[in-house]
Amino acid sequence: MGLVVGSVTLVLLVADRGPTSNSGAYGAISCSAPRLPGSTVTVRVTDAGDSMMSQAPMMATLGVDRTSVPAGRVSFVVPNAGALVHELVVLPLPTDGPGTRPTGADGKIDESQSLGEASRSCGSGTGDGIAPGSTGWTTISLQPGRYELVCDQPWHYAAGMFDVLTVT
Ligand SMILES: [Cu+2]
Repeated sequence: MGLVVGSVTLVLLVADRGPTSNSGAYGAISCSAPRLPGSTVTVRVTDAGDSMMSQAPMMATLGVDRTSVPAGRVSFVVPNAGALVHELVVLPLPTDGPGTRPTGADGKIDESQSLGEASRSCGSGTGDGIAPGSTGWTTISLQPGRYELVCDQPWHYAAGMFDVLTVT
């Protein structure tokens, strides 16, 4: 009789521990941007994974949801729908047009004229890149002109990750 009671007590203790509470703790960081000031431009970045033959992604794209915004504060929201880490860097449009920047031996372009960057997972401004499934954002003030929005992860610009935004 005493043994049976003991067994029941043990079962209750195990059951009481229940499902572990850490489910999801190691999942992808997913989030959406908070309400941001000024005009908002969503810059979608995606890819088809790594190429087996080179360091460049097989296919990678960067695209804006609107091609023109009024001058002033512009908030960029950058959801990463791809399998690779991406980012957004805002630069003046080169005189030769979009996609004409030279790529260095490291697969990167010259970012010295950067006006702002979104490269943080679930956060604002500069970080280590926006992880797959995550979103980064930043708010900058832009004067009228034409700008090139690029991803400068190695070889991503050369793979086609650029688009144009006109500020009026
Ligand atoms: Cu990229």
